[in-house]
Amino acid sequence: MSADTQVAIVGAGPAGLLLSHMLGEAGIDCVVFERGDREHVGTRLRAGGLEHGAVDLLRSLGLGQRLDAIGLLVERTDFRFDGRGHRVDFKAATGHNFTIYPQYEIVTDLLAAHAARGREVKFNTPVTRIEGLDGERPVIRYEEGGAARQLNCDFVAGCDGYHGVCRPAIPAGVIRVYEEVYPFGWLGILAQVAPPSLEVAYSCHDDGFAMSSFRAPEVSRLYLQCESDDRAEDWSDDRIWSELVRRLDVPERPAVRPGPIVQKSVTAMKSFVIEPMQYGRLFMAGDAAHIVPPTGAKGLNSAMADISVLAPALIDFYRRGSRARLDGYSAQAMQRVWQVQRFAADMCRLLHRFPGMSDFERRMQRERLAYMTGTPTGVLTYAENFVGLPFDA
Ligand code: FAS
Ligand code: PHB
Repeated sequence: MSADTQVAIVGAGPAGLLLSHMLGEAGIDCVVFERGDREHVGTRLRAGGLEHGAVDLLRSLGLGQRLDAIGLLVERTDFRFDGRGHRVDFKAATGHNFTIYPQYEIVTDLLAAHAARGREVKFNTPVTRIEGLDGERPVIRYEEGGAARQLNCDFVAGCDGYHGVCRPAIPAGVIRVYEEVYPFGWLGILAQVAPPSLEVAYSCHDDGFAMSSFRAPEVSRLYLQCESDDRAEDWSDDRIWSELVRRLDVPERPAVRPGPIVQKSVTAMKSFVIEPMQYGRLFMAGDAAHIVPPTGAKGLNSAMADISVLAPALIDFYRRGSRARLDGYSAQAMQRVWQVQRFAADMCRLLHRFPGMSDFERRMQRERLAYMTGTPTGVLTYAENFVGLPFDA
């Protein structure tokens, strides 16, 4: 029985759309199933920054035009502790920039490329179950137009995010889960006001972590450490701005400028990884396989790094009939996944006020920050991780 399609991709987030684009460009037939509508997918406010490996990948795929036109290059980060700013010039240390280019712009670019090539994304089409992963012909069960349908394929790409249906299809005896839940959350806001400066600032303050980033020269993106059970509605605009000013403002740095808040949300903080990232004919990528606390701006970049390994492996199979790269996908992708997990967890532990911290632990945070920002080796170690470890593609 021939397959209805070669690769079934579950999820039209950055991972799924990037994989679909790369496979489509290689002439491989794939179907993308997305439970949300186009509006949901194309406007979700999430990640903001790209590592140089992600930028290079998008450019190599011909998807860099808008990125190069409106992306904002950042060359240094500013760490606030001891009542003052400590800048790290990661561009000088590594030769690489960090590029502010919002996740919704990447999704917009990928959806435009799909449309230009007449490639369909099945929106409003939730996958309900995937079966036959240990056989030759997996089956995707999904709902479309209110009817239950099914499609068979050669391979399934689980790009359905943390709450998807693909991960549960990996048998309990096969999957290993690594998880750390942090005792706080992040309140994130988007404000129609210029950021204090076009650099990313992190504050390790006695009252809690705070951070200043941006999405455009006139759009600020800021975060505050909050209680893990806080809700966005618990925070009035006035309370948000006064807390941001208290935690971020230091002498000799531009002050936080309050303005109209157009979006606010609370994100839980968790480190999460599954091993392996494949089972039979299922290959997991992005948040479906791993998530990080957003402290290090790694979630989106990790999803793209996974695809930079998975897409060539699938292309190799169809072009050369070799399963070698597919069989080695998880082992190869996991090397980078765990290095990113290490960096994101380290930054999370370094910058947040953990409940019940002893004075000694607080002092160790300060000494680690001073070493990281004040010594050549500390700066280089931070910088090479922040701008991004190499992509494999
Ligand atoms: P996604 O979750 O983006 O996409 C998965 C897709 O699968 C979704 O569209 C979903 O609707 C779909 N789906 C799920 N189940 C399905 C089913 N059964 N059938 C069909 N479709 C299904 N990262 C950073 O680097 N910096 C940040 O500042 C940052 N902030 C974040 C804030 C929030 C609130 C969240 C949740 C994440 C944030 N991230 C951040 C991480 C984020 O950007 C992810 O890493 C990125 O979206 C991962 O992309 P995907 O793996 O494609 O998963
Ligand atoms: C963001 O712009 O959303 C951002 C930037 C850097 C981080 C985290 C988030 O470390």
